[in-house]
Amino acid sequence: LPIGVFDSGVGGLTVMRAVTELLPYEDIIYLGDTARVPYGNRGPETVRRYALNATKLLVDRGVKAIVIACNTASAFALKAVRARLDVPVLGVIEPVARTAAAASEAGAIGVIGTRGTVRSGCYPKALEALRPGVTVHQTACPLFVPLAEEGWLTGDVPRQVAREYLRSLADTDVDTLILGCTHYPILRQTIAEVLQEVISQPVTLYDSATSTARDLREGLSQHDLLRPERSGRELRFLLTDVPDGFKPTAERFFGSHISEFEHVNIPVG
Ligand code: DGN
Repeated sequence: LPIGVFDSGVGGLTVMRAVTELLPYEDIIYLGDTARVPYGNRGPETVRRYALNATKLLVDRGVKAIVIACNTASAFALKAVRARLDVPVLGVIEPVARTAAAASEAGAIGVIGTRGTVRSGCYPKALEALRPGVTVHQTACPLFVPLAEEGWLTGDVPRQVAREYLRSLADTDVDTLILGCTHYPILRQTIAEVLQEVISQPVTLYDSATSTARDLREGLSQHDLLRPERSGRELRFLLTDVPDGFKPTAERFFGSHISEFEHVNIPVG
């Protein structure tokens, strides 16, 4: 059976890529809710409803486990989805929080994410539990998502946007920054360059992809769900809207041989 990976748009592809690298024999179904992207500025109830409907669709497709590859949906809907579904469900917040909490020498961690993620307080809560006394500086960067969806990743516009957002970290002692939105690694180069410009100390960037893929491998192995070694595997892409913006990013990540994007309607429940 395949693994289901879900995000509002292209962001979850960063997690899916890490999953394909770490679990080379697994089939994967990716669901991008492109008809409703962005989730980041929506309220908890709305995001929960979208996430419940999307993950239900993946279960109907027969997935054996689900990764909610979206921080906003993980923050607002992980509990509700877990309560509703019978398959193991993994979010993206806890795995990267663990990595960052262990990595920071100064005990000062920056978090950038959507407005929803920042407002939910999920990272400060997770980091404080993992490392009591840690200082957390959060900044919402809502325009990064449309830039990533648009594939506008370098140059003056993304750089200027990044400057405006990251300036707030300038007078802090953060040495570790969590990219707390799965879209942001797509803009990693610009974010890293602007950080060097605005912060005097070196800062290490962490995103959810690798740590989540590692947790997924461990979870599947614990449930005895890992697929044995074999040749060939299937990657499927389901989208709730036209693939225009999605296709170039998916092809950049997984090669131009992907031509199949299936359009799906998520029933509104
Ligand atoms: N990629 C999602 C996240 O990690 O929060 C949300 C992006 C969005 O829909 N705003």
